[in-house]
Amino acid sequence: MRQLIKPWRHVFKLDPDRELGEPELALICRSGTDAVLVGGSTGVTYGNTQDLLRRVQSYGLPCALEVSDLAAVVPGFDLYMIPMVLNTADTAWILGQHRIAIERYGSLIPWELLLTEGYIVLNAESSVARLTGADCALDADAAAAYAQIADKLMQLPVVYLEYSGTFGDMETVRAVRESVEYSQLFYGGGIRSAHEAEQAAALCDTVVVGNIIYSDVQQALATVEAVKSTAKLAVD
Ligand code: 1GP
Repeated sequence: MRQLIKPWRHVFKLDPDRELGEPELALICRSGTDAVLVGGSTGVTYGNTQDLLRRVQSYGLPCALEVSDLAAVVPGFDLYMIPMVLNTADTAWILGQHRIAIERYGSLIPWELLLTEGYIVLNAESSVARLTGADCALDADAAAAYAQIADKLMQLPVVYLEYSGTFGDMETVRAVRESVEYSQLFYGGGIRSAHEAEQAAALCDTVVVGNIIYSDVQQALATVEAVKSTAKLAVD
């Protein structure tokens, strides 16, 4: 499964709880993006997740589910991305929900399709920060330390810098980039222009674009080429 995400430079994240017309979905899925990640913090149900999966699948793009609610785990995705929020004191979001899922679904879990994401939540105003009680008051060194927990201690396949709703502090992103050796580094949050997409793409392996899809699909589409044409900076 690690191999599936390795080439992903650009990913669109679609929220099952938000309306997206078929013409806009077609543009997103035919944009040249590498994959669609389905996920959201609130209002995600089995029904709206299944519906979105069916629609995305018709375009033949890799489609992953970022699991945020056990009641909305729909079979049929190419991959299931499992967040573990590293910067929260609420263990429900690190291990608790995960334990419940294993107790409940045990032998039904397709382990070979799961990838764990070490989530570092950095926008205190975001739904995900409020939901998980994340401590977002982190300086660059603290964020980089969390990233190393994911990368070196826990050896997670993905470190996800989650600025959901706001464009991140690129100095913090750079500090994380310089400290991550093995994990694939995902960046998501507040990308509204090609220029912002390029900045994130220079520092991260995979750039996730969400909100702008729903307010300005043309700007969203412009991020694909911006990311794909940006080389990753070499770091020591
Ligand atoms: C959200 O990281 C993604 O989970 C993308 O963020 O919606 O702010 O683009 P935006």
